[in-house]
Amino acid sequence: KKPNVAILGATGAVGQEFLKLIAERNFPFNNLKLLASERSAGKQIEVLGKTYTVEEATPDSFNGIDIALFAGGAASKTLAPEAVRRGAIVIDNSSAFRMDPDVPLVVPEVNPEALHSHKGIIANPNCSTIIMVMALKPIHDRAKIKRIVVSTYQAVSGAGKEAIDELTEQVTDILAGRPVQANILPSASLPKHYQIAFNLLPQIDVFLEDGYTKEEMKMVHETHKILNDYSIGITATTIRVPVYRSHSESVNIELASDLSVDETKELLAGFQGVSILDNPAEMEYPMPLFCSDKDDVYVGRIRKDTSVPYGLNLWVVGDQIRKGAALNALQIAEYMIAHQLV
Ligand code: 2RA
Repeated sequence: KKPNVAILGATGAVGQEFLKLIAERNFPFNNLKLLASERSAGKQIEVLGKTYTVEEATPDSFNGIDIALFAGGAASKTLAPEAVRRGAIVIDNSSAFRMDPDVPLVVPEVNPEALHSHKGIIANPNCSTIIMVMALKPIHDRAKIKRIVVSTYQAVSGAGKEAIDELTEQVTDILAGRPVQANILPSASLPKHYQIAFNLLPQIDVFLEDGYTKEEMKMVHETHKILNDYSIGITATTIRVPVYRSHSESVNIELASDLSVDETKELLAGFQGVSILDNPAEMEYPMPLFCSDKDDVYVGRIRKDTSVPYGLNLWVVGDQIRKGAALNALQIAEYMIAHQLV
């Protein structure tokens, strides 16, 4: 029996990617319900040749729904439990439940076993975490990782459609000699906003007491939970860059035992969902412009870090909207259907 599916946040960047992937992957559904805030209700969206009208999301929207895909945002906190109460499995892209011990935090290629015990809500990890753990899992299984130092170069799409549009407007205004508007980044809810075009913003989400941002601490805590190893030392610096779609990450790791570059390449090449793009002699390496709209996470610039006994440097790029959000959530749903967990 094909599931009845609801998508909450259907009109946003991640919601739109859900619809695109459902069509591309022939995701099985009986009925499809598109939900959004009151502001977006009434919009018509075509999916597989059929036109759907976006409805305002209310608790009763989830009556008869088997799988609810939440694109993210504040509504998750209140609507996820309501959907579960009505019998739905919720795969939530917001950060609301990620650290809840009763909620599996899952990257299907990395820790699918976590899906076998849930209480209705499954959390989709933060995009920058998904992209990093895809590259680290095969390495960690072979040569335990002791420490991770990661710097990210995150696309504006992480801040939603408005941020994507703002980058375009700023470049257009600059080229036309008009004054630049900045109303979205680093985050619409913050008191100050800065130009992202031809700039870098060393703030994603809000600052915590210790000077780290929530985005940086998500990478620390979510990686511990997904790899189920709280002994790994992790520190992160997350930066917003004037790129539309893919997140890039410079990942330095210290291992408990030696792993050569060739062994690392072998491990990564054998891992479902990772592609290697690493041939300096041919100037081949992952770049956001060429990794966008792809399912895989791309790894290159693989080299030893000889400043420590067993160190490695990796350059990892993945499409933040696709594998970083919508595809990962859809793959969770596909896994649960295939394993009769729905
Ligand atoms: C960002 N990871 O990039 C956050 C949310 N997608 O803004």
